[in-house]
Amino acid sequence: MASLQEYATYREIKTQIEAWVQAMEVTRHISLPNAQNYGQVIFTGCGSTHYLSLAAAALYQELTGCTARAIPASELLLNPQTVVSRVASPTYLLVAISRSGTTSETVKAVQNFKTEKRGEVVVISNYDDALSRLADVNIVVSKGQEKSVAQTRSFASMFVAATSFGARMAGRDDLPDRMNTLPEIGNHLLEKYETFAEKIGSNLEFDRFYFLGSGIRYGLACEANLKMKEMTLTHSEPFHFLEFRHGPMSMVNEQAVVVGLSSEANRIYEAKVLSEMRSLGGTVVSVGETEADVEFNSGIPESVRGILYLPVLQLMAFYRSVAKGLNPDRPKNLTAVVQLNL
Ligand code: F1P
Repeated sequence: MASLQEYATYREIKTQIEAWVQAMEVTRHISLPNAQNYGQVIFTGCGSTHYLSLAAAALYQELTGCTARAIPASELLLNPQTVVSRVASPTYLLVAISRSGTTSETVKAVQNFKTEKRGEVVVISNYDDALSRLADVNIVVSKGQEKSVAQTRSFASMFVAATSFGARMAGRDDLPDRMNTLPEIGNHLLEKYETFAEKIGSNLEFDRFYFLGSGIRYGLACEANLKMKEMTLTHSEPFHFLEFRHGPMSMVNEQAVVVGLSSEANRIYEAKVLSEMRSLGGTVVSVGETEADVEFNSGIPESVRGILYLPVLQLMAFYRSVAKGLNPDRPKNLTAVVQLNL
């Protein structure tokens, strides 16, 4: 078997913390519009960056109190009437997120948004490319660039930037300071829990993974689910925590892993779901600040520590991919960027 370092995905997961640091630096000093100028904020992207948008929109609304939504770029492009209002249209802020900055749906949707003079555009990307040229505010985290198709370091860098962006738009200038210890905690998690990630990831008795997350953690659960699909070709699905009881839990058995991205705010309700899934024979993995299988013990406010959920779950998908004899760097059927003739 190739040595782990030969996989770009492994190197990118393990070196992502430097991209977190750059994301905080870049976002900390950029001049931002006044959040009060906008009636609604729309976050958009594709695939991983749509899932990032889900988490970022939930966080933005939680911190600023302004209405924020996440919409796949293809929906904003093809069904704009379901997104932007035709009548008393408020001024929108559009936050477009893209690793490559060249995904066709995202670029085209933003071009149309600007042509229709709907409002201003913020871009969060790892490359200063086509999308950035459309930006009124351009946030580029170059250290998030990666070779692998499945996003890991890139996603993390853009999510840290989106977190810092939301904090600053909310006027919470205390929060970026509280994020300063994220890199040290991220490195600690990668060190302390790599063996655990390998243990779960390498157990091929498991044939299905469910990722549960609520609030800002739902978008992160969607992203962890996508890593499991892209890298390991395993059936996996994300759910809001309590939604899992309403039917999908019928799938839980001894071959199932149920990963809980646990919050502090709703820990009682979430822990109950996880204990019920354990009693159905599922293997439960809880990730959270305290009393979890993967424990942060960060002391960082819940709103700005979301990135801590991902590194161990990215490693888990990596180890499962390798255990299945797949190449995590080259997921089946996928390319790094989707280019369409629109
Ligand atoms: C997004 C994307 C990923 C997907 C795959 C192909 O591209 O669709 O979400 O998982 O890696 O690219 P981008 O707009 O973020 O560059």
